[in-house]
Amino acid sequence: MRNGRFITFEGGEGAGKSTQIRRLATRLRTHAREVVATREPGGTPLAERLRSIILAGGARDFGDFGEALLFSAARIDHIDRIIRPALARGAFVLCDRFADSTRAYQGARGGAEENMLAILEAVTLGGVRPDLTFILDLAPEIGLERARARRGQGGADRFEGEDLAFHALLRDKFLGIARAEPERCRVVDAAKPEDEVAEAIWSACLEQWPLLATEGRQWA
Ligand code: T5A
Repeated sequence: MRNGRFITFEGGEGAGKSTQIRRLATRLRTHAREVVATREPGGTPLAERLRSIILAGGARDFGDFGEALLFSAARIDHIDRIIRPALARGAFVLCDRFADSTRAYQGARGGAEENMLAILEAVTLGGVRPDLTFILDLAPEIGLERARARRGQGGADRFEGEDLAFHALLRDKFLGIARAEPERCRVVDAAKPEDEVAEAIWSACLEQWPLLATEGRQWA
């Protein structure tokens, strides 16, 4: 039984996904009984442990497909323990990155074949697919600079440390996903000020679920 709604946020580094999830969660909480905000890789203790290893570069030598397997292992735990139960309770689930990130990041260089990633995705998701995906689109130079400014003295992680050409490929990959699945994906201009991005996201939610325009926690 799946009554909830599943919204994912995707895009390159520093595009503003975490910021916009916080804002949408706050807004949705005035309309919905339960809103779950979570992230990938992560969301469960086991998946957070895998996150630490992968983002520290500890799995780089497995190659793109090997890393995709580890992201998928973390995702299976996250789906089983957090996402599927929350959707069954009727919650709105907002997730910072999901399967499109594997398609883009692990698929960008062609090291992992697209059809293998598609098979892995189908097995991993077990039918749990987003209802709506926001692709926060931003020039990688700007996103990387935002991410750098935010982390201060800390070093770049496994993927932030990749070169600009890789981040440009990622942007193309995410836009390609949006073109291929227009019914699920909404591309949002993430270069706009934070408030404008939040309004674009809210408008898309209202379009998708007009009942949200009604005040009060009426959403089952
Ligand atoms: N990965 C992940 C894979 O390779 N495969 C996978 O399957 C999955 C799931 C995750 C890494 O793992 C990779 C992708 C990633 O490299 P992460 O730390 O979660 O690592 O990295 P990101 O998801 O990229 O998160 P970031 O925190 O870097 O970026 P966000 O969440 O997009 O950006 P946010 O909201 O933190 O904002 C960044 C800064 O910009 C400001 C914010 O205040 C903040 O300082 N900002 C704005 N500034 C100006 N205008 C706006 N509109 C702004 N919005 C936010």
